[in-house]
Formats: sequence, C-alpha cells, structure tokens
Amino acid sequence: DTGSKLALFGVLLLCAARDGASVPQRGMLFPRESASRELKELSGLWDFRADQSPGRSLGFDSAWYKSRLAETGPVIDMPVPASYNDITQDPKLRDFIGWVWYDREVVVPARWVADKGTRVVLRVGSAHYYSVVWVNGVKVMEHNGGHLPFEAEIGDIIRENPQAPCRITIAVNNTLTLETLPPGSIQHMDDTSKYPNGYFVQNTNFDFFNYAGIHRPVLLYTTPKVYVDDITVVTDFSDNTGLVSYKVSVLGASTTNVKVTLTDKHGRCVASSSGPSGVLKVTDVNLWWPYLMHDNPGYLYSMEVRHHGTRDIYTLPVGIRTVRVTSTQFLINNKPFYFHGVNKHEDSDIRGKGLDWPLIVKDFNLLKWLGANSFRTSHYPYAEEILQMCDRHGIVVIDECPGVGIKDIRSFGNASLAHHLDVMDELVNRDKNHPSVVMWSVANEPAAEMPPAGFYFKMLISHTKALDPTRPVTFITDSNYARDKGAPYVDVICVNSYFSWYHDPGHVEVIPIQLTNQFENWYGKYQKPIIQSEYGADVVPGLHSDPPMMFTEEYQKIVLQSYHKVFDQKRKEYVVGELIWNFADFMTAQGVTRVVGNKKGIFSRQRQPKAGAFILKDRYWRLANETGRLPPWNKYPCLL
Ligand code: GCB
Repeated sequence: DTGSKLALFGVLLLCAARDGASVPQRGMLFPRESASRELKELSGLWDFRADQSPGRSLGFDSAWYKSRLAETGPVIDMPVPASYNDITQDPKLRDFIGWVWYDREVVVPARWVADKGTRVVLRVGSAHYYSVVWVNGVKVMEHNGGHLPFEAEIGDIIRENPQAPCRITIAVNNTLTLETLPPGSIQHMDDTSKYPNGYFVQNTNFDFFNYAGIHRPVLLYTTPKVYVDDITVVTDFSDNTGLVSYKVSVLGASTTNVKVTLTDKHGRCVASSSGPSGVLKVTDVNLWWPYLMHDNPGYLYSMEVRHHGTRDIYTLPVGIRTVRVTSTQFLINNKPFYFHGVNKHEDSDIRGKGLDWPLIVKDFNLLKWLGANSFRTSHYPYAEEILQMCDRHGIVVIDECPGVGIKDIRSFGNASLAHHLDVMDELVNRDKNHPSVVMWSVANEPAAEMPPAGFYFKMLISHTKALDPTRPVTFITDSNYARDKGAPYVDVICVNSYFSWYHDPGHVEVIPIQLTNQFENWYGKYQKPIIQSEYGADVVPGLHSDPPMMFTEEYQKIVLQSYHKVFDQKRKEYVVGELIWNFADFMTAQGVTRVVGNKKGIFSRQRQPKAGAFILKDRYWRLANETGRLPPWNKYPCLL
C-alpha cells in the first residue's frame, strides 16, 4: 500500500539526509595497545531486534535508543561480529531489508572515566551498510557504507553519569539505493493478485549474498588527550639503503613534539628521527618481499611514534618496498612480479561476512598450500586484520572498493560520484601503510560503455592517484575493449572473462582463440600490462564426467588448463597475472543459475579442495619455481 511505500522511502530519505551529517573521518589508525593506550573488545552477544514495522521506522519513532532494547520489545541474542542473516531459522530475518537494532551495556574501567586526560573512543570495524550509533541515548555518529571502520570519542558522554553502565545502541540499515556502494534499488510490487500488501524487494547487480549486520569487531580504546592521530609512510630504497618517509599528525594540541624510532625484527633500533615528518635511512635494509619471491618474505620493521608531552605511543608495522608499472611489467622492488593468485570473498557458513579468526588462518594456510602469492579483495575492502596477515606473510593484495554492480546509468550521477570519492578517501586512508597493498581497484565491471562513465572514471581514478601517487590504480573490466571508457585512465588493465561458460557454454575448444584475441586486442589498444582478474567455471563438488561436462570437476580442470596454456604464451609478453575466480564457493542471491550459491570455488565453502585446486597448486608451485624462490622446506612443515 502507499502508506508503507512512503514510509520506506522515508527511511531511505532519512539515510540520504543523514549522509551530510556524517562525522568527518580523520586518521583511522588500527587500534593497538601500547603503554599509553588501552583497549576493550566488545565482541560477543548483543541484544538484537529487526524493525519489522511496515515502514521500518518504528525504532526511530519510538526512540528505541533511549533505553535498553529489551525494555521496548522482544530481543534475541546476536553474535558480534557476524552477519545476522543465517543465525536464526527465520526466513524473514534472512532476507530482511531495513533497520535492525543492536545494543549492549559495557562496564567502562573507572580510571578511564575518572581521568579527564583520557580520550575514550568507540570504534566499529564495519557494519552493513548505514549505521547510527548512540551512547546512553545520545547520538554519537553515523556512517554511510559497509566494509570500512568508523569511530567517535565518547568520553564526555560517559563522564556525565559515571556510575551508570554505558549503553551502546547501533541501528544498521542494509538498504541499497542507486547512490550507495554497491548500488541497488528497492522495487515495490503493487499487483495485489500476485504479491501481499506493501511487498518490496531489494534488487542488486552483484553476485554475492547481501549479508548485513555488524561484521567486524566493535571496541573501546583510549588515548591521551594529545595523541597521534595519523601516520603516513612511503618507502623506497637505493642500493642497500632503505628510505622511509613519514608524516605524523598529532591532534589535541598545536605541538608536534614527536620522536620516531624504527626497529628491526630483533628489536634493534635501525633509524630514528624527531619532528612530524622526515626520512628514516636504513642501512643494509631487509626489503619487504612477496611470498615465494624471496627466502624471507613479509619482512616488517616496527615504527614507534612517541609524543613527548603526553607520552602517547603508537607502533606501526612498516614494510620497505617499491611498486612500479611499465608497459609490460609489474615491478616490486624493481623485479618483475607475476600475480599467481585468487579472488576471494568474506563469506562462510553461519557467520556470513562476520570476521572469523579460524577461517582467516585456515584461508592463509590454504593460500600457502596452493602456492598463491596474491589475491584481490573482490568486491569490497576486507578486514584490516586480513591485510595485516598479508603484510606478515608476504601475500600481495589488489585492494578493491565496493564499487561493484554499477550498471544503472543513474548511478553515474554527481551524488554517486561524490560518495565513491569519499569511499576511496576512507579506503586509502585506512590501507595506505600496508606494504601488501600494491594496487587500488576502484570498481568491478561497471557499465563502462555508458556515456557518463568516461567522466566518472576520469574523476575517480585521478582522485585516487592524487590520494596515493605511489600505487597504480585499476578498475576491473569485462566489456569490449573498444567501447571501454575507463581504460584510458588505469595503469594496469584487469580483465574478467568466462569463455566456454557464459559464452559458448560447454565449448572449451573456443578458449585458445578467444583468450588470445582478448589479450591482443587490449594490449594493441592500450599497451599496458594485463592481469586476467577473473576466469573459472562452476563445479558441484563430486560431480564427474568424461568427456567433461559443465558443473563437473573435470570441466573445471579443462577450463583452467586451457586458460593456462594461453597465459603461458602471453606472460612472456605483457600478461602479469592470473587470479582464479574463486578461491572458495560463496553464497549468492537465489536464482536459476546458482545452486545454493556460486560454485566456482576451487575449494568448497567449507574449504575442501576440488580437483581444480590440485591443478592450480601444481601450476602455482611451478610458476614460483620459475619466477621466484621456493621457501626452504623446513620453514614450512605443513607443505611437506
Ligand atoms: C563476474 C563477477 C563476479 C561473479 C562472477 C561469476 O564477472 O565479477 O562477481 O561472481 O563473474 O561467477 O559470474
């Protein structure tokens, strides 16, 4: 009915109006404990309620944030971090669209409250997609967009009533509009002979389940009043000397009385400096190398930044390396780097997109088993905890923003572009210091042939390069090379193709000619290095046929092998990488082409290998042997 339709639009407008009111982001250093900083994790069970009212606005109308959620209606247990969709047996919650509410009480250590010189910061690692946060009923922040952190200082609020427990309420709305990232649209079904009253669905143009909720840890941390707010490092080297240019911003006072010390793995000081910016020189430098490119990959120094006045200390891991692109090569530390890796998703049974340490560690073990040296964060920024693992293990990352499914011409307008630029600001700000991140990807398979795409990508890519002149920028294309309006601006061409799957299904014999032409056309037009950023085939694990048929293990094998033959020719010229679609099976929306999700994984969703995994493992270790250095076996007993 019109009433609920209007109400839902009301909620969406509420989102739009709130956008302008978002708290400006400053530095977003990953929260770390130090002698001057304490940390309190708020992971665990929160109270939860989905606002099932027709317009989804009851929670705001009845001010649920003013008291405990349990006092205004029924609540259920909800784990944080996790997606809420697969936690219960209720299909309405699985496919819910609109506002859900979380709350919990926290005991704040008395000395945090007593000491007015302490900043108390509330941080949400990420929530999908629009969040409003209250502390003791007072709104402290809003954030537009999933996948990235947001935070607010709450010391003044908790000090107003030091005896009371601190109540944190978070309302999260998963609605996607033409101007969100990723974009989507709400469709109302008015034909009452077919649909119940007030029926609507969320349409999207991407191929993964639209999981929602609080996906990454929520925590409280402290800093002194004058504190290190942000650090930016850019690294280089010349002969044996590493160069770390740094910039520190201190907030809370005009003074920038800082001391910077760089120590090696053994805790030995290798360089130091004073002042808010400078260059540290490291003699006999240990460069940061990718996994399988060096005996000692992922070497990290520790950069301690200390503010004299308040003794604030923040320690940042620093990897010293360079990235450069020529017309045929991708260079790390001036040596040609070939991406033999995967595309991933943050996705697993039950927790959906919620951060899960056992899963993360298992996935890194699988990457190493496979001999993969890289992955792309398809199709959105992953948890910073994952990038830290990449830094430590030498796994190279193409860091992608949530610009996936930009297919509607209305999503190329000014409001969309402004939001997309903001998201790039947040992403680069969060991830700029990770040595593992070697390239930014601003979008996946946008409708790059549409007229506004040229201006849109020119702006987006030049903005990203201005934010970070040290890394190449790409966007992932699937369209015809001749019509692509974004490609002139990228540094590396990344192409997705599914020959013998979406085109000529069942005909693997077309792969050599079509893939060869794909590469020659793109290179002929742009003379830039090319990465095959996706290719693959669905397999229902355990299905077999010979001759191979689609959806069997044999078919995935032969598709991979046919692609590999062409890669082997073209990597002698200008192809600089291959990333399989996908590392593991993952959940999608329901549809006639998806059998309980996308099955293009070389591992099942439960991380068990399919036949394709062994093909890739043999290949990746062979490539590693040719292009890099195998690790000494005794260092990796799990690989024996
Ligand atoms: C693509 C998309 C990816 C899909 C994949 C597929 O081109 O980038 O999100 O999941 O194809 O399997 O269709």
